[in-house]
Amino acid sequence: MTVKDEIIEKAKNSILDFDEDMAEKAAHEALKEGISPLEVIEKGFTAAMEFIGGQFEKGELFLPHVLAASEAMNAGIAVLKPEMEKRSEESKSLGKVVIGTIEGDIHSIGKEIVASMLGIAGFKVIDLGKDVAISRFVESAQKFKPDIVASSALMTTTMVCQVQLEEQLKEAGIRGQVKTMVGGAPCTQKWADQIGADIYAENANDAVAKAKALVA
Ligand code: B12
Repeated sequence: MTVKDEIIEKAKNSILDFDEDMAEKAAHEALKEGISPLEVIEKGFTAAMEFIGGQFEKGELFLPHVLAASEAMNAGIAVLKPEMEKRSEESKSLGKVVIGTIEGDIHSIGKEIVASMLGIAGFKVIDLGKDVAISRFVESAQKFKPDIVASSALMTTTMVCQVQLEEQLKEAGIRGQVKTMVGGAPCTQKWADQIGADIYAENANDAVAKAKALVA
């Protein structure tokens, strides 16, 4: 096992053990060894979080476990963030993206990964946070004039708000000036087509590739 594999394994285990200190330690070690923060996030933290999500769905883990795992993930990402921000500042701006988790939905981990990856790829990202009112998405689109308005929905009950976002952007008369991107576990290409969103992306890499293709 290489040092890199060991650190990624440690990042993974920190989430599986709900261990914030270990997550921070793994992140510091990754930075010290010059490992890409994204690789640690994707192959370490996210891979473990996906496993936790699966266990939760099977009823083998419960909400406090999921919360503890996501806290460990946030602790690790917080250590990596300054380096990711530094890297994104060094690259030229490809365009502007306004992103947030849709109204009624507090799931933020996936959205934050997508936001970070877009930032690193060279987009200027305005992250509105989680449980973002549709009206705030619209106001931000008017204020910042982004190329893309991206929304994350993790629940079947909140993805319907992505329809409202499409409608309210139209009502505000700015739908033609921005592209919309949707994502989050329950979203699909079919859903994007159905609601008239311009882009659906399955994960952060896909989001970067599709956003880049759009502004090219
Ligand atoms: C972690 C988690 C939580 C954490 C969230 C912590 C946080 N800060 O985000 C906590 C514990 C707070 C939580 C709370 C709740 N949760 Co929850 N949660 C999850 C869990 C286990 C994992 C989600 C996650 O972070 N995955 C890891 C990330 C990396 O993956 P991701 O989010 O899918 O993101 C990737 C892609 O989807 C995509 N993507 C994401 N966003 C975007 C945006 C764009 C624009 C693009 C292009 C791509 C993209 O790229 C990301 C990176 O690859 C899921 C189960 C699951 N398997 O999804 C349930 C799940 C989403 N939760 C669920 C529920 C019901 C709840 C609660 C209502 C509590 C409850 N009663 O169980 C509350 C929600 C309250 C609310 N109003 O929002 C349900 C939703 C069911 C449904 N209706 O569809 C799920 C599916 C679990 C289940 N099977 O029951 N949850």
